[in-house]
Amino acid sequence: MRSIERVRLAADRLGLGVRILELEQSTRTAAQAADACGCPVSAIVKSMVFERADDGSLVLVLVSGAHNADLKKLKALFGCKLRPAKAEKVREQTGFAIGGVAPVGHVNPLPVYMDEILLDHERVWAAAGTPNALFAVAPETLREKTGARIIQVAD
Ligand code: 5CA
Repeated sequence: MRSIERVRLAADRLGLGVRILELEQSTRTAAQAADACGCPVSAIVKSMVFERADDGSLVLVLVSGAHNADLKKLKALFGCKLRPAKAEKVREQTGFAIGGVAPVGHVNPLPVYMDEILLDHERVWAAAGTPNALFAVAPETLREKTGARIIQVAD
């Protein structure tokens, strides 16, 4: 199944109520995505996959485009070091290539955490499976439907 279709199906199943936009331009980076949507970069959701150092399991952290995840903070929160998962592992686990990882529709579901500052926006934009597809959603809806736990990922 195409990556976008997987996201659409998952979004429908969860009742996210979103419409996926496929754009001509690249939305591979948060800055490009913000340009394309005409939204602040802080309203872009970076769906980042991290690997736990203790058991090798993966977690998904939805990070605002305005933040770089602070690995020291994550270590304190998770009780072990986290490192960005290798590109190949991200693809295996989520079914998406880096630059298009969506917050839903993963091949293997993984625990989800969400940057608290995303909640400051009325709506946020997330990748929809490819580096030129996005959807807009109210952050509270995204939190509820993904079961994300709210965390502070940066100061
Ligand atoms: N479509 C955009 C906006 S929604 C997007 O997906 N942005 S992103 O930030 O979520 O995806 C790129 C992120 O993947 C980068 O912030 C970077 O932290 C991470 N990344 C890039 N290359 C690698 C790599 N080789 N291994 C692990 N993570 C990587």
